[in-house]
Amino acid sequence: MSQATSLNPDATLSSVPGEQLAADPNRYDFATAERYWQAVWDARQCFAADDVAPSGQDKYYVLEMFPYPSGKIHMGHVRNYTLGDVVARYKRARGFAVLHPMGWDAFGLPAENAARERGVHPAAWTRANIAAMRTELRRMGLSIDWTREFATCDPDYYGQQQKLFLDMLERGLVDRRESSVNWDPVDHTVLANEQVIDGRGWRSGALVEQRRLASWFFRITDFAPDLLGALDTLDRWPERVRVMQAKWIGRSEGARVRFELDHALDGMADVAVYTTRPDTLFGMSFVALAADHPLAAAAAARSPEVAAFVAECRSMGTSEAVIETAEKRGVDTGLRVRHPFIAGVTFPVWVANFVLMDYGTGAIFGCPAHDQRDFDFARKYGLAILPVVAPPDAGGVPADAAYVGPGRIVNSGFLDGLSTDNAKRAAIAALEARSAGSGVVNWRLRDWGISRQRYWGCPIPVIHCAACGIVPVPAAQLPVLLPDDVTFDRPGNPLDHHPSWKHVSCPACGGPGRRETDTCDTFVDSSWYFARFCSPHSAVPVDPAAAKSWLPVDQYIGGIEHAILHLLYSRFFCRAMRQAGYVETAEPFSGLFTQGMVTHESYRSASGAWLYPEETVAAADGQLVERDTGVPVTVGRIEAMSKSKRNTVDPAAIIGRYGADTARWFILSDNPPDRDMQWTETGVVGSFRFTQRLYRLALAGRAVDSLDLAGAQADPRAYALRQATHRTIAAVTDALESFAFNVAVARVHELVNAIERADRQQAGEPAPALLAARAEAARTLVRLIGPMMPHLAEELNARILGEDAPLVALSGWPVAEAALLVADTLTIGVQVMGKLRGSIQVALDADEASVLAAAAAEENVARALAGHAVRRRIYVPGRIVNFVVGQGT
Ligand code: ANZ
Ligand code: ZN
Repeated sequence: MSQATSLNPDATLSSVPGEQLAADPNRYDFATAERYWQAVWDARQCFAADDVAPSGQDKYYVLEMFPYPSGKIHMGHVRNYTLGDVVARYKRARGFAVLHPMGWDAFGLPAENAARERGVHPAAWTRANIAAMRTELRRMGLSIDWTREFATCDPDYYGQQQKLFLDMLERGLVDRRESSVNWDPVDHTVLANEQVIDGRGWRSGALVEQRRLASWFFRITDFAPDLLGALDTLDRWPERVRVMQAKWIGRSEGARVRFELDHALDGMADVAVYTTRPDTLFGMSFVALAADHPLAAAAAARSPEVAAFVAECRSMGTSEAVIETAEKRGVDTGLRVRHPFIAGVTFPVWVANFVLMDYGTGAIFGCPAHDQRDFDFARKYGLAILPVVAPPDAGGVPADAAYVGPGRIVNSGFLDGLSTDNAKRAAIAALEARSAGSGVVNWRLRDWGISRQRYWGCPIPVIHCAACGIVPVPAAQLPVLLPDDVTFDRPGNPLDHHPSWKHVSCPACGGPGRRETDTCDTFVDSSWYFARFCSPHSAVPVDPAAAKSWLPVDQYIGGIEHAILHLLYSRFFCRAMRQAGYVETAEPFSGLFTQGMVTHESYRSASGAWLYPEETVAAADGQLVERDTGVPVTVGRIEAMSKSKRNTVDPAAIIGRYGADTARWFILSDNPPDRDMQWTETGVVGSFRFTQRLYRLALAGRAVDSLDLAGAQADPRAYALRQATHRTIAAVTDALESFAFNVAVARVHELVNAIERADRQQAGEPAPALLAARAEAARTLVRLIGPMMPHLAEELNARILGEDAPLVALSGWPVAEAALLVADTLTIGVQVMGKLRGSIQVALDADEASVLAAAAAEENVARALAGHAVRRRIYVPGRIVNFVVGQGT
């Protein structure tokens, strides 16, 4: 950020570049210190962990979601890695063997786009970005075991991933099947539902086609019950993440009902539907099919009107979001079904745009009185609306909406009078008795399609052979390396275009074979990296002993945007790896913390263009203006930092100007870490000043003759300072244990204030007891800030205790003396001429003289007494002090 940013209240301070601090011995030269201590930590390998944690020491695995190497770190990264680093350093100080690794989620589309747009090879682009970001991350002073670093595009990593794929294939957890996909005919690629916008590809704008395509699936649905049930065991996950996962897995209980067609079509004699409301069967008025349902296709072949509607539905895109928001529409196929319970009655079969093919059976029965979508549909097309559930409050069925609550069944033959719950059971029993249906459990979760027609991903390690079918690549031939010599001059998959790469001989029969050219969805790469970190150099994907020693991750930290897919896929992979014998735990992350976003004000020029913060400056009248033109700027909303709104602040610039510790401290101080925090220049400057203040304060009393604290017992001021110190230890410890890092910061501030107060009070005759208590307080401070401002802590530690002192990074956590925590002090009000001016804390057994001395020294009181002669000192023991003063001295 620029020097002269308008929000900066103290231009001189923020314009002090790091180098100038070096010249002033009273100021903390963060730039030199940060570089120095990072080198020391590196040289002593302070943060290197063993693949198998030392026995007899509890382990703690801290992991932040690894970054995508886009090229630069952003403030979200800084916040994420600061939070993780506080946890890692704190746990290490508490005696845990800590694993805190870092790597790169390095495959993915942006690298290919760079190749297409700028002609740079995806590997070169990615490697350069990693190098740049590693340098930036290292400057943050993170306590990371860099010996474990890897990128998912390393052949070693994706080779091990291929091994895992084959393990899963062997165990039936992977299969290849045909499915309907959205095909972009211009980009030659499959699109996710979210990438189809108004029927067109999001990048190419081409009309999307539905194609049947063979692709690879992980059978995550095999684990659906376990993935749901085990959510209950994740008691250190945010409740809302567990709820999101449960909804995504989506277990529902209901019935499959078979409706006979009154006339079979193309050999199809019935339609199966899935319903959660078999109790409402007597209220049905139609059956509706998804556009892709085989019966809809058969009907379309006979009716141009149905065919046109089916074609229109396909181009709409099939994402749930689209379907939820689109107007409910349909077309009558002319087919009719019989009712399973009511003889002689038939109902129309429609094709409707709100029925999804890949949920339940791709067909529903519509009960307009008790389902809002069916209600809207029936209104639109004049279908019957027959209430069959009477609400318990006898208010009657609402006229303009479906009643979806519980109640008593009416108009329903043998179900009449039952509660909705009992009617569900009775209807299912009746369906089963007639062989017209059965009770079923349905899951919303789909198998995970991992095939991507892309170059920059992990090749799927199989070979297609005309004679043998699908043949796994033999383990000895792994990794299947990506070829380097690829071209991006035409659409489609460069692996497919490559002249020779896919042509191989079949490992089974030796005949001509063809390599699979699909690569893995990049979510696969991030689904097991946490396990690879336990033994990153192992010749197998995960060394079982290392995994047993370190897994599960004790504290995982990242953004809420990964609350569903990434976490669910990782949970699936952990189960798959357990089946394959690599890990013992089913759950990868026993603790999860989701951090809030970093926000910033946004600025617009007179023309409405977004401006970077450094493009603005405060004019003399305080008005914010454009730096170059002086034209007033509109200050917009405070929003999550984003490139599109230009409300970003570059971490590298902040660290260069103020130091990593300042950036870390500000990030921690602002708000609880799970909430959004607002980045402001004022805030950073405040943190910077605090580092300087702390530096001066901690060094001021470093030369003490004795640290003998025994005398403090009898000296109320020394005793009070000692209490403040030990209460701070307890409070900071609690705060760090519970992720209340902003509280930890506030407590440190309080202790700093307490020391400064003590300093002011002791002017003149420094009592040895107070000096000792002050030294204790300062040394404690140094330790308490260790996890949060690690460089400043080391610098102070070395200056106070000498260069040979043990590193803070390797030292234990301070322990609060229990005796100093109990409230064995009294609060005594202090009046001057009967007016309350302040209060003091005194020991329960403090004598009158020391109470009066402490009272007179209290800041406000001292001010009120200044210039006056004290005539009388009144002490009501244990309650109040009053000073009576006269005019003049
Ligand atoms: C008849 C009925 C009557 C329904 C009623 C609801 C209320 P969940 O809970 O999410 O599992 N449904 C079934 N398959 C569908 C599909 N492929 N596309 C769109 N909707 C589908 O939802 C189950 C309910 O969603 C089912 O219960 C079905 O409508 C609908 F008064 O069946 B119900
Ligand atoms: Zn073969």
